[in-house]
Amino acid sequence: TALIILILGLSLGLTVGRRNIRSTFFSRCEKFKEHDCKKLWDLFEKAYVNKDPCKVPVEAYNPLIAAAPFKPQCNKMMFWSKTKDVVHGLTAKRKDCFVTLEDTLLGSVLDDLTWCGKEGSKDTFTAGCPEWSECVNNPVRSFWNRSSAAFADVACGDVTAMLSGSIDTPFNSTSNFASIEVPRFKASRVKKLNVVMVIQKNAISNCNHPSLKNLRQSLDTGITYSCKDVSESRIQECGAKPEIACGACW
Ligand code: AVW
Repeated sequence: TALIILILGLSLGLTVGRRNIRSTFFSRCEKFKEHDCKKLWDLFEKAYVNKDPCKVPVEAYNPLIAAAPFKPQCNKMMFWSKTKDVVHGLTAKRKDCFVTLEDTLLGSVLDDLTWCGKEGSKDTFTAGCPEWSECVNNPVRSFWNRSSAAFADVACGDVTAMLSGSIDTPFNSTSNFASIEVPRFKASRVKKLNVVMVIQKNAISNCNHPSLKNLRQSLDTGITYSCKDVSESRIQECGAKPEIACGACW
């Protein structure tokens, strides 16, 4: 009987886990009125269900992204690296000024979730999935890589990127921002890249950091570059005061 209870408990746990990510997906998706969430869930599942969780390539998400394409939002698109909390603290309040990948339909639906499938199973699992660096082709990493690329592909006008002054290398070649997004900014669409260096209390880097030379050099010829050191408190003030014009935030 102990074994039977264990098996029942396990399968119940898995079903509940699956229902959790499914219900999170739907409740977040339904806030965006213009999409068929059932169709998006089916396309999402198709990317990784019944597959080895280390064998889900970025291309597996092409049908999902094709069904909910990222719209160009010229002059508002915000990129970031190691500044997730500051950036989302701002974009949550200033949707009139900036939009990040995590503010779009697919980005917000899957933000902070973990999922994977298993060979021979129709289920979605939320525990026991590969860690980010455990294997390159894991379902979560492939989704973020594919969607970062698609979001950067539609970047246009003046683009903003928030980088961190609290780390040794604000522009790191191994980041998604450096390896996936910057190479996709095209001068035909993107006029300017405005880097905002987020300066916290114990900052160790700023706009003079040598790694930013690599950023300038990676930019497509014709895209103008600028960088400004901005205190974290100034960024928070912009979020707290809707009367500040977007162009006057820093
Ligand atoms: P990041 P990026 N384990 O702050 O420039 C789990 O380094 O790479 O910024 N999740 C991870 C790991 C890890 N070891 N490393 C990265 N991630 C995930 C999308 C995690 O969700 C936007 F458009 C973390 O918050 C930005 O412009 C996120 O990747 C750009 O890509 C970013 O890590 C930021 O990528």
